[in-house]
Amino acid sequence: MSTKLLALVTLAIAANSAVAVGTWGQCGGIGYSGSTTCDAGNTCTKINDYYYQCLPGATTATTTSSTTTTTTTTSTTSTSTGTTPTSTGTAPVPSASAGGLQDKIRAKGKQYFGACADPNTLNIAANVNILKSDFGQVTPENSLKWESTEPSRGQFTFTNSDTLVNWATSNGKLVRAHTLVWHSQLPSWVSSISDKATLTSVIQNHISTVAGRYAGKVYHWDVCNEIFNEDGSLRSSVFSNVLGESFVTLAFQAARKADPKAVLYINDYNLDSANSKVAGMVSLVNRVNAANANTIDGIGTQMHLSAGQGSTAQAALTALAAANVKEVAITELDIVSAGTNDYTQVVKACLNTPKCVGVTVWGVSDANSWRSSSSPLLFDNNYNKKAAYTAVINALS
Ligand code: 9MR
Repeated sequence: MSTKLLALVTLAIAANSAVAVGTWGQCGGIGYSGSTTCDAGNTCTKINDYYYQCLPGATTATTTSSTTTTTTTTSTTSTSTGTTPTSTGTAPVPSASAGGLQDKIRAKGKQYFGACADPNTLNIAANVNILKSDFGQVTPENSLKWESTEPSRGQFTFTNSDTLVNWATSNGKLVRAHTLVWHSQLPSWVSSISDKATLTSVIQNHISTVAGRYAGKVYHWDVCNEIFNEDGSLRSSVFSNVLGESFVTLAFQAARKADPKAVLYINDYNLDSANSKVAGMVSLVNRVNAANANTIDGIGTQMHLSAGQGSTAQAALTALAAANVKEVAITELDIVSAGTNDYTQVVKACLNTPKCVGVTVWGVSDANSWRSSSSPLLFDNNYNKKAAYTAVINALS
């Protein structure tokens, strides 16, 4: 190597390690070559082998046992990003209160306990207080769906999704973004497309614009949602009818390109026992990842359950986790009548499944649930904790 080149390389390495990464930025992971130092007030935290993130909070140095070593900054000066740093030992918690759901699940080695939200529920003070204290992750309930973001071709609106993502960022919550390709809440201008080239370019443009806008701010993306029939075959939709199964790889590759740091999920409902739909999901994921490694990172099981279904949650998670994916998650949990036993069984199933990274409930209070008449959530219509809340806390203790 020439002296000049050596000097350049040395300079580049020095620059890399000197520049501190801001809150929520990547600071380590397999294949990552940037700075491993976080801005003051943040800790470089392992999210998974591929992704370490600067999270607000504790200043304890963290070191990994695998290929990547991370370092953290310590600081006596306080730089506020609107977050409330909290810590449970070596794992900083995204801005939540001690003893709440987020704090408890992190103490059990999982990443987050989340809830869906959107501007309509972020306008309710009691709801926001609970989100801040108990939850470490939010999913936009509706604002990132296709009909919300691109109601007419090429005309994008992000007012509501910006509100949600900005709220999450300034309050230290992870974002599970939902969803890019879904047959429902899909504008008719998309469902009426009948040729491959047009649909391909429409999907790619939608994903690059939407996922690109939030690149670096989103932790998980639900790239494809509800693409299966109950027997495990591919659901009929404009996507499968025009492009066959190839739309799955197409969508995931577009999402990876738009936001290389996001963990990419395929998500569905009725994956609640080791049933045919679970088998169909596992074989499609394995097929896609065998053809193109690391296309799908995770499988989300929504878990909109009826009373009594908690008993099969473990079998479902075990079967899903056997797929060739890095992780699985419970993404939209609610249970008719919010039975304490059912909630306990579901939460324990995640705790007992090493690949399960977190639990998201589909709302905070019954008052704002899509099925509010069945009282399926952890907080009642008056935002008071229900017996199911206590059961979950106990399951996490
Ligand atoms: O909770 C959402 C509700 O407000 C919407 O009206 C509905 C429209 O389809 O979508 C609900 O959320 C769904 C989620 O996006 C996908 N899985 C099922 C959820 C409940 O229907």
